[in-house]
Amino acid sequence: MKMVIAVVQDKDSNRLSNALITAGFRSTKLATTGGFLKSGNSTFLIGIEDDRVSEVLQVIRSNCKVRDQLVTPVSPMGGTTDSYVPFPVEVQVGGATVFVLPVERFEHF
Ligand code: 2BA
Repeated sequence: MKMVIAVVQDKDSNRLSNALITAGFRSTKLATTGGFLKSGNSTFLIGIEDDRVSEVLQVIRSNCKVRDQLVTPVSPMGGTTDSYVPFPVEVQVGGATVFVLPVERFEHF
């Protein structure tokens, strides 16, 4: 058994949640926050048999889009900010950041 952990954008989370149900996968959705953008994203925990991992990955891949997002860097800590001009920079977010972990034991009571 594997645990698939997928960090996705909030904009994709409802579609992904519905697609997982339709495809017969069980999942848990957590409200999370990206460490870099400090904005909300969603993390799915999907426990799945080894032979269905690629199916799950395909559902995730086809329901999560890559998007460009503008970020304005915060002003530098300490020192002078006189010369600091906060230019927005564009980062590419998603479609999904996925980890596949082995599950040592699974119990469902
Ligand atoms: P955030 O940390 O908010 O990152 C959002 C996007 O900002 C990233 O998109 C990436 O394009 C950019 N980014 C992140 N850290 C950066 C840095 N140090 N310098 C420049 N740009 C940076 P994604 O790579 O698609 O990641 C989307 C979200 O997935 C992340 O949101 C984070 O919540 C999660 N994530 C990504 N990699 C991870 C990892 N290795 N471990 C845990 N969570 C991760």
